[in-house]
Amino acid sequence: MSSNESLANLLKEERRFAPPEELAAAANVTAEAYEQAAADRLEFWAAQADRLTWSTKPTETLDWSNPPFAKWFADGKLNVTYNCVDRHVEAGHGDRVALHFEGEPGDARTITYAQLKDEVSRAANALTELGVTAGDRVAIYLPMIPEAVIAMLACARIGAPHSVVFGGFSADALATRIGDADARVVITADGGYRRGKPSALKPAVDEALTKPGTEGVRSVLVVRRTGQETAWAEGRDVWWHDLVPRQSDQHTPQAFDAEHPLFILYTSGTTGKPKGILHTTGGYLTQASYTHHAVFDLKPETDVFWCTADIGWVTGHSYIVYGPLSNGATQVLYEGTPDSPHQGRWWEIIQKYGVTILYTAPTAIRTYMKWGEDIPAKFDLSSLRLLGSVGEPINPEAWVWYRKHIGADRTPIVDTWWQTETGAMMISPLPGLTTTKPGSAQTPLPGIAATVIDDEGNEVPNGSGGYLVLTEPWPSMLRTIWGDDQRYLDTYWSRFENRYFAGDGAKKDEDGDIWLLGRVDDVMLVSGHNISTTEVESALVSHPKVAEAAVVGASDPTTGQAIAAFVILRGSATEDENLVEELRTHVAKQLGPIAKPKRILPVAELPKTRSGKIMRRLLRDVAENRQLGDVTTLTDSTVMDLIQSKLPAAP
Ligand code: 6R9
Repeated sequence: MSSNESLANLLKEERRFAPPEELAAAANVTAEAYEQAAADRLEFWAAQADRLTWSTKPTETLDWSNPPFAKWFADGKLNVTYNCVDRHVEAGHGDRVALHFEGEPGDARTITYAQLKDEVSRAANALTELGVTAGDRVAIYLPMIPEAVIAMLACARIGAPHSVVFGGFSADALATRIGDADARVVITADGGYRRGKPSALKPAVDEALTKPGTEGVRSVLVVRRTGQETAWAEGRDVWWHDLVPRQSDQHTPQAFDAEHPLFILYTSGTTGKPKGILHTTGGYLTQASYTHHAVFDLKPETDVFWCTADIGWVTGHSYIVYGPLSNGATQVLYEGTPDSPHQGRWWEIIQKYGVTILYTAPTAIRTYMKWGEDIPAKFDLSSLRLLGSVGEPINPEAWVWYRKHIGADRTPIVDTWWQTETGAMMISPLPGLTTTKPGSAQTPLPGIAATVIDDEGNEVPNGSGGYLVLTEPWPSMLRTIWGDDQRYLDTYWSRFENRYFAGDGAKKDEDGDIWLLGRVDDVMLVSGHNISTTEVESALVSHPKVAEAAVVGASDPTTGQAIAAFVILRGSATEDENLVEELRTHVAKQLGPIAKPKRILPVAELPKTRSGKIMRRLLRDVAENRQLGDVTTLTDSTVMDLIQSKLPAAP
């Protein structure tokens, strides 16, 4: 935000939803958790660390003697994979299903905790045979298949930090990440299934490894998934099925220091080279495990949990692999897209496996809104008892749609705010406690300290907007940016003294609940008022004909910036001139005349990252008639051509 004017507080959302009595009565976490954490935050986290099995119990909780470089549970030792797999088998749950894998072509595989233990042990032995030792980095570039989970757990088991790269990223993006982490081994597949077709992966690895900086890679371990023809580098490439199955299924996990690196995960950011976010062992697992238990109210004996995220996103790390498995959950793992072979695929999967908890992103919910509620209505979704959202602010109307058409107007929704950098959830309702408000993540979780401040660093009063900051260290916080401590300091800790700057705008409502308002870089400045993209988008989505909206501030000679909106219409709606005027009036009525978009353009698709976030920066380029910036992290780069072809000459 460039002016001293704090974010205008425009949106009024009055709907409230109390937690269902039955859920509240049996909830994993009660109001006591907030009280305990408020009384002694460190003691609270020390108690949560007890959820894990340590080979050496920590005596020290937080070492903050060299801020902002934190050490949590520093004198403790543990093995992450033992906590996620072996201990459940030892406790007699070996026959419990860990993963219900559903391939896109319809192939399915069920893996119990006992089988997972064998598979992970073999994979750990295989990596050892390839010469991987504790501390070596391993890049993982796989589709959403069980081997992705197994590979991550095998790395964690031997103390080799993994760096998972989205299966959809290009050879260049992969090469940069392999190079920055200086990986020794790459684990990949011949390909994966996308929209009914095999889509090759291995060629991108071959190309990446011709680029400078990747010379450290000694081996490429290749899973056969699609059976497609694959080029082979003798001496470097090894088939998973040649190496892994012949290994022993016995492997003794070694205990590592709580601060041993667990993984590096790259976030693209809008400028500069990707940042390698470093997470370590004990604190990360404590918070991933606790938040999964608390926010999803997980009952491992009866729940079937499904997080639809890709493993290449932090959500896949914390809420497919480490959180759920440390809690002994039964999960669905789905390889493909929501519309393959038909637009009801997700709901069919929920019906098939009796999914009880669904965790997905607003982008998916809005896509299903666009396709129409008659699609989920064809399936039996009565097993669902809890819904979650992550990745972007969820527009109140999408929230209400999600609850009504997926959750039978019965299930609570937890809107969870967090980041790659925070490692685990930070702000979220608790399903048995919180009376929820559509569009608000509401309350910092027990043990988390977050607030909203203005340009000068003063806390804003209730009813005002500003910047979201975290005011105390938390167990799963990033430890640094891999190889670049200075960038860690500059990016997160220099804007405000002693506080972590998240880069998001937020407001506090009259009750002090937090509403996320989008990235600060996206905030618009119209006639001297800071206006959040989220609020204008939510106003547009609250119109019955709009499924999804993206707004940007485009430079304007009279108002500084003017609001330009790109909208996707719902299934049955058609575009005409009246509609554009109708939408402009609708926004003005919802938020006030200051927020009325100057231009509205109906489009078929919006540019999104692989984790479903709208890339407003590219839309700003379009709105300001500029050459497009970097499009390498887009899911589908043809989307921008489509949008540009629809663009009338600038007024
Ligand atoms: C987990 C994840 C982080 C950014 C974050 C914010 C946005 C995520 C949100 C949300 C509003 C939520 N974000 N969850 N905004 N409400 N519930 O998404 O990590 O990919 O690193 O993105 O996503 O802008 O700063 P990551």
